[in-house]
Amino acid sequence: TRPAALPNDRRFPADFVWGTATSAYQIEGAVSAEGRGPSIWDSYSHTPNKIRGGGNGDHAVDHFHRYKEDVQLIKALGAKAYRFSISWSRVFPTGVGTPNPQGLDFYNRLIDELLANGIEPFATLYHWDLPQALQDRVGGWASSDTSKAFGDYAAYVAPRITDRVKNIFTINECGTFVDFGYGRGPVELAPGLKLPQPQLNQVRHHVALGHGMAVQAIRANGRADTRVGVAENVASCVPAIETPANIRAAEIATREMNGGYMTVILEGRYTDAFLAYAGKNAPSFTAEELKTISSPVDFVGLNVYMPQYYVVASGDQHGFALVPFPTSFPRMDSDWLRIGPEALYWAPRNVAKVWSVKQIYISENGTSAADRPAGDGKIHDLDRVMYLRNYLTHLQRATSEGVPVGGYFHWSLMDNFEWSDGYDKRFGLYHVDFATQKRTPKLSAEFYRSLIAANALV
Ligand code: GBH
Repeated sequence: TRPAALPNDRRFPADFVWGTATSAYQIEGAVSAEGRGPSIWDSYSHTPNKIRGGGNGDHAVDHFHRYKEDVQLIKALGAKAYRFSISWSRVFPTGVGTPNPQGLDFYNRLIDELLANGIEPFATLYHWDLPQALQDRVGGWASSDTSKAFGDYAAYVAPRITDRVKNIFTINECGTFVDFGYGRGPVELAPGLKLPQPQLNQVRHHVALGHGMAVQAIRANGRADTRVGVAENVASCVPAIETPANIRAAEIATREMNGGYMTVILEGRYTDAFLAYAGKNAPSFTAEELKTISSPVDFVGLNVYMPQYYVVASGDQHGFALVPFPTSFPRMDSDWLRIGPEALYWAPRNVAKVWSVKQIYISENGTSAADRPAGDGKIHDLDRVMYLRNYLTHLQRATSEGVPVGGYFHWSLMDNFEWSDGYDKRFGLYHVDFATQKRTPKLSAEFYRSLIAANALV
């Protein structure tokens, strides 16, 4: 039995928003339903040898048809919120021009179902599934036409959902899909281009511009109580050892290492170091564009999976040095996912401090785990439970110190299409049998449910 009263130092704030997160292409399937146009992920996942195991999102976990059942999964966790993304090419099959009136119907059904079950919808407008037509016609984000088209899409969606959806994320992880979709990231994402540096920086700028245009479009077409923000996979800068000098180094690193997105979005300028490093490869931009990009946001979403450790370094121009991971550093099931629970304290703490951000959400946090149903039919994902317990301990430190984190969205509600890793990596609190689409709660779902019920570390 649980102690009658939990000590304050284990509790989360009374109004803390516990949620889970997903994205359209990773879960929906039904890629030709109700007038949806193809996205770059349809094309990319059907290109031979791009996806581990050869999977694609044609059916994914069939959420398009099973959304009611999936809302019950959220409800069973006791979660108060759900972050999903809207597929741009369902709404505008070719990205621009005539909208597909049926396109938003699915999301309206989903939103209504969430609200009927007491779950607050948080919508993301772009989680990497660019309409293929925009890629074909203007090179996708290589053209500012795409930034403008994204603003127009936001202007169309905003008045149609903001009567019920109060929180909108524009773009999910600008940095990730730019570097890995258009650059030379260690893994590859759609559209799988390897642009030269100047063009890559221009893509980066157009994505930031698209974010800013969407913020303005939502302000102009949403409601007075509509809140808008971005979700970014920031460099989560952790002092390797918590001394005042290292803490300061990690704060400086937070601003500098996020110079391509967070600094321009929150300050309206690229950092001097970013521009100096880019040199003649720097993006071209106008003062007006920087103003648009830095249109004020109501909150910042942080996707936090792993840390970067820093120490003070007197020889460095900024006074910090990244401490590289030794090969023996522990990881989760995904090779990239180094375990650093402190990231969930330092990322929001530093973002709040460096940019005076007043409202932060942890828009994603989670891990893959090689969980398989055991003989008893249960899924004992002890490693995900371990990960969650440790990361959330540090999030609790943040809220108890007054860092303005309003909520946490676990990635992910259920196993799904993990981009280039196909169906090989499972991030869900619910196991999905991809052959039968059967959903089964894992031990981590039970852990999360208990934690939400107690609103405290359990
Ligand atoms: C998120 O990205 C995505 O928003 C979500 O769609 C995805 O399913 C989830 O995480 C789990 O992956 O550069 O060598 O470290 C997380 C950030 C950045 C993690 C790119 C994987 C590639 C390997 N991702 N990273 S590496």
